[in-house]
Amino acid sequence: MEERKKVLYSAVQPTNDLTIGNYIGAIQNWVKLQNDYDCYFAVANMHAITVRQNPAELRRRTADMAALLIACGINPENSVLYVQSHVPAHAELCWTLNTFTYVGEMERMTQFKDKSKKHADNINMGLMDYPVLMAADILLYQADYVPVGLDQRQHVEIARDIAQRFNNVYSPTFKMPEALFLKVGAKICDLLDPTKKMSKSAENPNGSVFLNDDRDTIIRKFKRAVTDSGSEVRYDPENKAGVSNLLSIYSVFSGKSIEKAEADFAGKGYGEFKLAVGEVVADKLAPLQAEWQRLLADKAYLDGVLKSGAERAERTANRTLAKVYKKVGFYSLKD
Ligand code: ATP
Ligand code: LTN
Repeated sequence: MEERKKVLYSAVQPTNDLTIGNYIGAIQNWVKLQNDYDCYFAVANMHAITVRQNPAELRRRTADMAALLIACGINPENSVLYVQSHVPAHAELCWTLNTFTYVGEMERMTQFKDKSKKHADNINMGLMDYPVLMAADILLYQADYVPVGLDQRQHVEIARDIAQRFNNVYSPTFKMPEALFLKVGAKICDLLDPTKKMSKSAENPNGSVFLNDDRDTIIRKFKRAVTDSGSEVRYDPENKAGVSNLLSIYSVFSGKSIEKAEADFAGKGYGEFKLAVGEVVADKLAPLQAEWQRLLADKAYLDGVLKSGAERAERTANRTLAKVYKKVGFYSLKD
């Protein structure tokens, strides 16, 4: 009998256009892994509203994001691609898991602390509950692996803790998920402040390169990227954070190793190096952007993909939810 494939689960929030940080740290990796696993990829619009969103924009971005994932190479025939709010089991399991989660541990989460500072006027319950909803996402599908960027490490850890707690109180119900990180690219940094991760909702958009930036914008942003006072193109994240970040980006987009990339720029100045990074990124993104535009024009196809994705996701999710409801003692009607 054919062995069952392991399950892989990940999601991205439609909070803004995607950056090359999201692409390198997450999406490109999903594309590479999708043939070897049973994959579920969600557009996490329920997570997105933990920070106030413009409704029309959120609606548009949700579809844009799904199209972009397909343009990046996610194959919706094999992988299940869907929108989180289309599968009610996410909110339902989240509620149940809330009763296995302590307020103190949520208050200590790094992202909650960061976002509370950034959105001090709106520290809502959803923002604090964000990791529990994420745990529900992952656990509903009995995921073995969760490919994410390094910023999500703590969230996957807490999902494991919650799963373990539930399994201990009742009996084994949830698979213990494991985070998958990349060796190069798990944390792409802001071009203007390489001590911070590149983020799609950063205050200054010049530090982030978006997947839909045009060629001139991409090259301009890289030209302005912060380096250091030296002149050597060398990978040394401790002492040369800016240059190392650019080398990682170059390495991923050119397919060359970091060593080969360093050798390419030996004896050359930062100006030439930054231009080359911009060019390789713009070249790689051009066909992806064209495919994205093509898909956006075909709303019927996109809606079809998302409808079938939601149905497939729901089948798996409801199976887990039914087990959970039974274990916690929810009364069920005979049908
Ligand atoms: P926001 O700024 O709205 O919080 P974000 O840019 O952090 O968004 P998410 O939607 O939260 O993006 O994350 C999508 C995926 O991209 C996650 O797997 C996350 O770990 C990964 N990711 C985000 N930023 C980076 C980065 N700078 N480097 C590598 N991976 C990243
Ligand atoms: N919080 C995640 C997005 C996300 C996610 C998930 C990632 C929501 N649910 C489940 C992996 C698994 C982020 O990337 N910021």
